[in-house]
Amino acid sequence: MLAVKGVINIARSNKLTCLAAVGNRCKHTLPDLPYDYNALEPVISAEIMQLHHSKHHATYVNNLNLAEEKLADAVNKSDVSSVIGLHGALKFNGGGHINHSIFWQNLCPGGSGEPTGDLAAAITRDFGSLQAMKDKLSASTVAVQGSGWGWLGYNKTSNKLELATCFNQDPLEATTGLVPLFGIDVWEHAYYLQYKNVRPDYVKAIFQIANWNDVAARFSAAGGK
Ligand code: MN3
Repeated sequence: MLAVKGVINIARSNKLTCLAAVGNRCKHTLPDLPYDYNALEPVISAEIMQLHHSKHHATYVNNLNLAEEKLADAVNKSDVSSVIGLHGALKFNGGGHINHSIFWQNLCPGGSGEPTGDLAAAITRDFGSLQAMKDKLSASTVAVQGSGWGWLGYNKTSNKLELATCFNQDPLEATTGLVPLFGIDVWEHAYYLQYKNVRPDYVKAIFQIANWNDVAARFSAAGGK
């Protein structure tokens, strides 16, 4: 359980896992899931979870490590052109690693029940009700064109919860400044084997396995109340 706890803490602080040192740098590693591949059924099938975690997320981790190696090399050589050229690979693969590390923690078998405490109060304050927030988040997430993510985020400046969408693997905080609290992956790899083209059914169902305790911990860690 210690390893799992560590993963949760790392993910909640929005820092990536960095467990294996190579020279004076760290290599990122694929975090373990805090549940089995079949634990989110029937909402997300074991087949999707296994491919999504062990293939897709693993590829982002591997390619982030490769991009960081190239970055270190380019920085050492003062090769500014190559440094700039690596931006896309860093954003895509680093974003993919950040986003999925949060996503696994945002979900739990059977869901956690409804939000409570400060998070519940903030949702009511900023959206009117939990249902209103879910409806708005669902609508904006379903409407993402192509591949991307829908997010519930926290605006530290205004102390308000906000919704946002990001394309590709663009990470929420680096892109918008919002602290990521709850993300919905709407890349087809996240649902197509089970829901086919019916993205709205997948987005609607995912709230059944939402881990509001994790969302509340992120909200609190960001200073939200
Ligand atoms: Mn994904």
